Order: sequence, then structure tokens, then C-alpha cells
Amino acid sequence: MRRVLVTGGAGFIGSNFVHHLVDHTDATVTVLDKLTYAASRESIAGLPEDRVALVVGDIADAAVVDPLVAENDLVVHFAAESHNDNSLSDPEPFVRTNVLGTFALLEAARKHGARFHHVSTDEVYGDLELDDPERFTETTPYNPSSPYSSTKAGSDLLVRAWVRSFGVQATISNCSNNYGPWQHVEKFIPRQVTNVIDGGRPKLYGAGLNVRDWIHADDHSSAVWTIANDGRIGDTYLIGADGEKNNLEVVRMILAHFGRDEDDFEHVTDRAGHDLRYAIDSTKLRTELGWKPQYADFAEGLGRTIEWYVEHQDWWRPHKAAIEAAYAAKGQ
Ligand code: NAD
Ligand code: TDX
Repeated sequence: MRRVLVTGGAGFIGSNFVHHLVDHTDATVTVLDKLTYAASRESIAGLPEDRVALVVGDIADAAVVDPLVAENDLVVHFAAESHNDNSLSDPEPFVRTNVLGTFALLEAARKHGARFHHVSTDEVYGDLELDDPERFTETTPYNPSSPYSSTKAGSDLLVRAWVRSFGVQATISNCSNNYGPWQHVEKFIPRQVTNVIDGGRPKLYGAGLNVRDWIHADDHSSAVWTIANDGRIGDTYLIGADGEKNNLEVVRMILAHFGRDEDDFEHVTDRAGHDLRYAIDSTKLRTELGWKPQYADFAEGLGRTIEWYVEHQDWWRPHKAAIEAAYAAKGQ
């Protein structure tokens, strides 16, 4: 696994994974990223030039993908359109990148015999009731709700079929909600933190009782590397850190961090089709591959993430006004 192609390596989690490879392995890394609005060159700036190269290109372009897959031993596929709200406004790029992009990569992996790891989401399983005693496992039936999650589900199923039909050497991981540095201000935690930094109020969709199962991006990266090295070909592994919290609880933790009143937030228009609860049972990954998260305490990880946004206003501020204007136009 010395030469690793990381798609979407200039995004939130992909860039975290590139840092993980530089810090914890001797791999050389090629990032393939289209540099969409969600990417950030700064997130992978300053890394050793003899270890990390950036190729700007589209994963759905076979002419770009084919030679890059040929040159590498392992493909770790993060690139995606990733935001549910955007998928409700305009699903087309989600189908193109998430489905056709994954298809182009799989065809190249098939041709060149590359090991392939596909990064996916727990949202492919749909949602749970708040009081459901079961959590998602590797055998939970697929039941995606949104254009985003349905295109991720489609991409997962392509990977499974390419393993079975063509013998592609692939693994899949489905992870819960990530938080940490470099997450785009469109997403829940960065949006609320930056609202409060700006003296505004957090915006909760609906009643704020929807539950997400939070994991730090560092822990997602270590899990992906573990699975890419030690996972069983054709298998799926769920990644989670037992971090269930409802959105109202998270907003109150953010307000408390800044010494603001715990009720100083607004309820805004709910997301259409809003999934109620995600929850991951990561027993298989922990028992079979010996992985465990480093961030056991969400409050501590959240506090460090909040401070990162306080200290990196130059990075997020240029994007903030346009994102808020787009949300405001939807009553959110
Ligand atoms: P992100 O939106 O921050 O980054 C996505 C990256 O992919 C960007 O750098 C973007 O430029 C790139 N990209 C988009 N379309 C491309 C294309 N056609 N060709 C090449 N590059 C393209 O996303 P993220 O939150 O870092 O998510 C990364 C992966 O992890 C996704 O596959 C997502 O489904 C999965 N995931 C995310 C979470 C989460 O909480 N964020 C949880 C589970 C799984
Ligand atoms: O302003 C907001 N207010 C609010 O209440 C925003 C932006 C979100 N929310 C709610 C919606 C969700 O219940 O917060 C929760 C988290 O929202 P997002 O950050 O948009 O994440 P989610 O839709 O849960 O999806 C995320 O986790 C799974 C990632 O964006 C996906 O890429 C990943 O697959």
C-alpha cells in the first residue's frame, strides 16, 4: 500500500485522511479532486511535496481516472457531493459524481487490479425511531431517504456488484456523522459555531430532536486505514464512536462553550424528508479488526473543534455570507 490515490482528498474528511497517511504511514499520496465549492487547498497545504501530489480533475472522467488508478496500489474513494440540503435543491451533481464517478473508478480498478476502498455513510440505511433498541449493523437493509443518501446507496451497490461480478478487490465502510476542523460552514456544527462567533443564533431544523451519532474525523480516518489494510475483501464495516446526541443538545453545548444562554437559538423550517435518527453498532470493526476511537468524549472533541473555528476565521469567513443567504432564502 505504498502508493495511495485519495479521491476527494481536498475535502473535509479526505484531507484529514491525507494528513493521517503522512503522519502515520510511509505511503505516497496522490489526491484527485475537482476542487468544487466544498474543497479547500489549504487543508492539504504545506505537506511534503515528495509525499503528496494534487491532481485537479473529475472522478467521472475516465480519461483522468484510468492512468491515476493504474499508477497506484490502493484507491481510497472519498470524493462525493456530500450535503443533503444541496441534494434537495439540485440532485443532478449527486447522481453524476456519486454514481457515475464511482462507476468510472470501479472500471479503472477492474482494469488495473487496484485495491479499492469505498467511503460511504450510515444514511444508506434510512433512519431509526428515537426509542428503537437496535442500531444499524452491516446487515441492516438499505432504505435511503434523500437524493444524497440514495446516490451513496447506489454507489455502494455498484461496489458490491463489481466485487462479485468482476472480482474487484474492494471493501466498503459506512460511517456516522463526522465533526472536526476543515468542515464546510454549510454543515450543522460549523454553521452553528460560526453563527455564534458572529453574534447570531444557532438555527435548528424543526424541533431539534433529530439524533446524529457523532465521530471525530481523525477517528474516521484511522478506521478507513485499518479497513483498507486488514478488511476482508467484499465486506462492509460500519464506523461509529457511540456519539449519539440530538441536535438541540449539540446546539446547547455550543452556546454553553461561548457562555451564551442555552435557549438563545431559533427554530427554522425543517428539512424535507428529514431523517430522525442514525445510530451505528461498530462491533464488527472493533472485534474483527481491533479498531477503537481516540475521541471517546464528544464534549472534549467538540470544544477543540469550536476553538479551531475561532482561530481559523480567515478560512471560513469568505464563504459564510453566501451560505447564510442561501439558507435564508429557504427559510432556514
Ligand atoms: P466534502 O463535501 O467536504 O468533500 C468532498 C470532496 O470531494 C471535495 O474536496 C470536492 O471537491 C470533491 N469532489 C466532489 N465532486 C468531485 C468530482 N466529481 N471529482 C473529484 N472530486 C470531487 O465531503 P466530506 O464530508 O469530506 O465527505 C467525504 C466522504 O465521506 C463522502 O463520500 C461522504 O459521503 C462520506 N461521509 C461523510 C460523512 C460526514 O459526516 N461528512 C459521514 C459519513 C460518510
Ligand atoms: O442549520 C442546520 N440546522 C439543523 O438543525 C443544519 C445545516 C442542519 N441541521 C440538522 C440536520 C441534521 O439533523 O443537523 C443535523 C446534521 O445536519 P448535516 O450537518 O447537514 O448532516 P447530515 O444531513 O446528518 O449528513 C452528514 O452526515 C452523514 C453529512 O453531511 C453526510 O455527508 C454524511 O453522509
